Amino acid sequence: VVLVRREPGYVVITLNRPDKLNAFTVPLHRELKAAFDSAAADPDCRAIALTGAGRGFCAGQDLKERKLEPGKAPDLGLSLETYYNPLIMAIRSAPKPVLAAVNGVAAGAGANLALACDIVIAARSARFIQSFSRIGLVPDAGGSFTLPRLIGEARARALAILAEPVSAGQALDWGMIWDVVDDDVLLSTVETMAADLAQRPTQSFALMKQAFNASAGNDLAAQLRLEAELQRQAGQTEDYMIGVEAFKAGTKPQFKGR
Ligand code: LHQ
Repeated sequence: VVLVRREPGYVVITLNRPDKLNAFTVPLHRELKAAFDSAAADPDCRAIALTGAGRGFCAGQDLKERKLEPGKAPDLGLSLETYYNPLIMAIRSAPKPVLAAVNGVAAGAGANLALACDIVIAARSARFIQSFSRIGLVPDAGGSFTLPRLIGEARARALAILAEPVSAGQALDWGMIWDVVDDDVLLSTVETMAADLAQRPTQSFALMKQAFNASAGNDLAAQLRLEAELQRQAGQTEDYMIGVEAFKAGTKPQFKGR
């Protein structure tokens, strides 16, 4: 239910339950996390692209996976702790850029899966729905963290409460995503970007992800201390030497990603 395609420098991971708009089941969770962990740990993979097969990106939790029995309330928190939370943490902490190619509808945890990625590019026909409240739930998969930071409290709260779809164009206008492209060039656009990023200084991306991840909880003084520590590490990479030498020589740097 998850396809992995290795290309020179990057990996494309495709959610592959197209008939169900790639809704999350336990097998999909397991395969996705395994694919992710393997791409994150692979030094030959310097960017990860995530997309969906068929006309949807991901419709969130598969609501038909388990039978609801009267008098027996399920523990949805356990499902988050076991599957969704580790996946979102894996995306945020992967030491390389993660690109979402949102090819169609992204609903519930599927929307927030996309928004957890570092760069989100959507097809013109895609839409994002914080559909949780339609079924009596609350935003999860990091949505209550990412959304207000991306689009501000006013829009985040209204989207969660109203559960109205947001078009790709609106998402772009609001700063929720990086870009919108025509449907037929979505994957090629994202793959071109992934291939380009794979030629760049991967360690600098890994370290800046740490900085952005921490900035939400830090005051200025703490963030400045962290920047000093991360810059110390960046300055010790081979790619820093390569970048500066190439600048001085007026040549194109051949970064190694270390
Ligand atoms: C689906 C689903 C789906 C199963 C489409 N499940 N089959 C929740 C609980 C537990 C733990 C942790 O976290 C969560 C977080 C969440 O993600 S809650 C939010 C869950 N997702 C939703 O509420 C979205 C439900 N889906 C929809 O509202 C619509 O399908 C959207 C708006 C996404 C797309 O609408 P359409 O383009 O009209 O497509 P469709 O509704 O006809 O769906 C196509 C097929 O996919 C259909 O199957 P069928 O066999 O009838 O052709 C749907 O039943 C199936 N599908 N989403 N979440």
